[in-house]
Amino acid sequence: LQRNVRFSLFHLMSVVGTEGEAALGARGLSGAGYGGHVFWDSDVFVLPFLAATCPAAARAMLEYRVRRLGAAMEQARELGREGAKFPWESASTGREVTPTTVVGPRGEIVRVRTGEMEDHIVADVAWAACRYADWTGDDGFRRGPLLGLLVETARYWASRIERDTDGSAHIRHVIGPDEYHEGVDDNAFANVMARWNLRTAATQAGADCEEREVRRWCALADSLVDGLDPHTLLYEQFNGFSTLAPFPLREIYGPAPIAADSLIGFDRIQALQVLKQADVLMLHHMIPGEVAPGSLQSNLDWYLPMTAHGSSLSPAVHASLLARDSRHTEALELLKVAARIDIDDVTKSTAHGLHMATMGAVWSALAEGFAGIQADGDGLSIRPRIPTTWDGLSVRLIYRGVRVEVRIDHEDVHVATDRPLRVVVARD
Ligand code: IFM
Repeated sequence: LQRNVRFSLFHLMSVVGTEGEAALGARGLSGAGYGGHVFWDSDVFVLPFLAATCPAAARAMLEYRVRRLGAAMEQARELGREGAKFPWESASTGREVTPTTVVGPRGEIVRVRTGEMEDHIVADVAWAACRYADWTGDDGFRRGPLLGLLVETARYWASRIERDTDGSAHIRHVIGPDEYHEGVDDNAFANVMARWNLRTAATQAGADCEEREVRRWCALADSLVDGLDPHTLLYEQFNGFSTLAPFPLREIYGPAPIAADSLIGFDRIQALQVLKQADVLMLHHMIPGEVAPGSLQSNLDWYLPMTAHGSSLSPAVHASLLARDSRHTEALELLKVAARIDIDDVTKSTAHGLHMATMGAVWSALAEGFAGIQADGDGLSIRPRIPTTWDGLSVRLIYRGVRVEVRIDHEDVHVATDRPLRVVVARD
């Protein structure tokens, strides 16, 4: 596992430059998969590692987005919306380059709708920018480019959200992270991310906007439905998901990652409770402070058994969340799958290039999941949960310019820094 983790870290460190702009394709520089296009893989899965280890590289990744804000605004206008619509797949122009069809495994033509519907990318880009600003404390970025990104992404959501006569607000006709279900209404991930985006823009960039506009963002955020059942603490993945037919995924196919859409059939899978990858649970991964307190366990219990891990992005995110929930055996199993994704060609697609997002998520599982390290105001909090089979776990970071080395064993947490830093350590 240690060797495989180092393999991931090596590739993450090698793939992004530290000057100008850095466009990181889903398969890095190692293959032609996805035509080199940039997805949320880079913003959400890789950037957190670089923000915490090589801030200049994370800044270069954001510069790639910042320089394409104008193109995203043009794209929004052409769609009849306001603000900035970042493309689901992005290349040099910053306009949408997702193909509308691809050739399937049996030579058939498959319609691709992600470019039209996977709108959560807009909030993902805003999230990445905030993540970088929080970790690095880069004030120039916070007072400059971050404001533009927050305002224009919030404006996009404000024009995208529909208000019903009862006052409730909705985002309809989207694809969430689980790409097995298309054209759904009120995907919980998209709605809660949009809500976070609107509220963050209001608090961090509101002073630069008209009061009326900021009030509207807040009102829309307050009215957006999020599918939470306050009794069970379950988020319904989208409106109507709970009425889909259950499917004995693991009983039939076992625990390994599978391309369930190819095995079950894409049209059929739309009607089943089978997920490609973490969807609701991406909220617990990205914005744990925005979900209902105590809701991690119930949503893990509900969604994990129906998740095929048909995307390589899925296993390490689940490993991270399982570790946070102290479910070490399951966490370790999925971490091991993620860490050997390319070494063992687990998904039979390494020939098209390395899976950069998986590699970033392996780091997140270790640093955020097992080591339990989180940015916490102007310091760090550490709540380690390491498996009994490990001797220990070491993580090196840069937090707001302070170099930090965390070494965790079964008795102690050792923290060394090159400058004073507030660190709070908790044990479960
Ligand atoms: O961004 C991912 C998506 O979440 C699942 N399909 C593949 C894309 C590129 O890795």
